Amino acid sequence: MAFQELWQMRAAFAIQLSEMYGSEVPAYNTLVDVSTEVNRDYMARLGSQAERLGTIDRVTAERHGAIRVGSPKEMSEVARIFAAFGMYPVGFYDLRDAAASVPVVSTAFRPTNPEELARNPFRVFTSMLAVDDSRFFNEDHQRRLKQFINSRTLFPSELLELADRAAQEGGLVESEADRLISLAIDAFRLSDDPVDYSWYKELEAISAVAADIGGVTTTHVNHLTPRVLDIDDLYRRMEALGITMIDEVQGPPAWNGPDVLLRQTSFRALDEERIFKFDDGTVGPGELRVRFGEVEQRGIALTPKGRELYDKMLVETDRRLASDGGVRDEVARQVWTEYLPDSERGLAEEGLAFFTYRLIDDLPEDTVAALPRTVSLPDLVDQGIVVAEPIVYEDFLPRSAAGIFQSNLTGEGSRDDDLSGAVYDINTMSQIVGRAVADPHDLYRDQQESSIREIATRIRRVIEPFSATTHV
Ligand code: OOG
Ligand code: NI
Repeated sequence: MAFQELWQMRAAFAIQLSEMYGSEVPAYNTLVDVSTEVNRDYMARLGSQAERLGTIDRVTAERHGAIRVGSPKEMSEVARIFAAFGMYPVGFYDLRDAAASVPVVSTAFRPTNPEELARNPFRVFTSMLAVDDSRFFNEDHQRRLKQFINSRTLFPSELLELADRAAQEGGLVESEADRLISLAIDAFRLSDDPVDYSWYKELEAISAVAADIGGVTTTHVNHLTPRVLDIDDLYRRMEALGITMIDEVQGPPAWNGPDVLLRQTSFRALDEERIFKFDDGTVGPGELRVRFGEVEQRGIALTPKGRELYDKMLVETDRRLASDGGVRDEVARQVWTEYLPDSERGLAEEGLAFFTYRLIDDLPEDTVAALPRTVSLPDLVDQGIVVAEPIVYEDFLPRSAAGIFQSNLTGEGSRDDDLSGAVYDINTMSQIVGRAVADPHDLYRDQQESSIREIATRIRRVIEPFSATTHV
């Protein structure tokens, strides 16, 4: 029987999760159909240039999911399951600090190297309820939440054991791989277990996310997000179909320069029927509205310096909006035009974005022989010897994530800022998930540097990089 490697299991898992979610949330299928049309038309309009940030095959298959769990134990189990699909924790996001505060801390599980991402670029944004944060939950709520969460089993032991074995052995024989995938899909399905009505409502008054996580006995895919090459086109087409989108595209504005980081938007899914258990002991149907549809457009990964500039531009946009008013997207576009170089070359020169570099094919030996002992990367690019290719941002943005969470929640929730919050950072998250959470910038930097090293080895020269990028 054929052995299934981790990436093959990841690809099958992503497809089956998409089928399952489409059967639960039909509007998701519409979103995927419209995304496919947007991408096809974009390709027709721009030709080969359209694939600068990802081949059409990759972009069409690309998805991210979002799930939410309630405790460090559940988080560590999620990490074991995703390791079986070659997906590892990258990045730490504290959504409690974001403008629209939600009581969770998060990481994203994804393949960490370019070859694996090219094989199948599936990722899952995973949030853990910060139960011990007393700004949100008083002692009584903390105790009852812990009790509720600790008494449930999200992932059966057969699933966890198969996952551990897959991770250890680099895959599974086909029948076991099928079993692992179907157990994993089941774990993320919306359950028909009755929801305790008054417990759910009590939590919902504090935070709708807390209710979605700690008010039910299972977890579920909250959304599954396709990638598009033109999110403004997608937005218009969805609205034309009568689907109301949230007011704004989150993240960078549409502007006359390279796409950077991540732009996202979403629509609210319809009410979903769930079974409730009421205080008088009766059981009956009711409706919950927590899941939604989201779509994203990915751009170039920014260096820490570029990211600092991005954050500064956000602040400046907010400041101008507060003092002069206006439409966010237009104000942001103006700020971007003032602050950010409008070409890839400009981004590289100022050390604001990550690129990989490669020698052109069929480089004549005498061209190499004529090079001085030390050559600068910008010169090699100018001479047409080396080609720069942007590194795509594979991660998330905390402010956008919080915005996406919040725009789809019922009610504001409550937070008492007189009390102090529990401390979480990338290190505590590493302890929780049971392996080191990678810093996204390290991954991008390694990719950039190893591409430059490879050129240096091939042409046997010392290469001076674009000056600013070396020191970030
Ligand atoms: C996760 C929200 C964050 C994104 O794309 O930024 C997210 C959630 O709603 O559980 O998925
Ligand atoms: Ni998302």
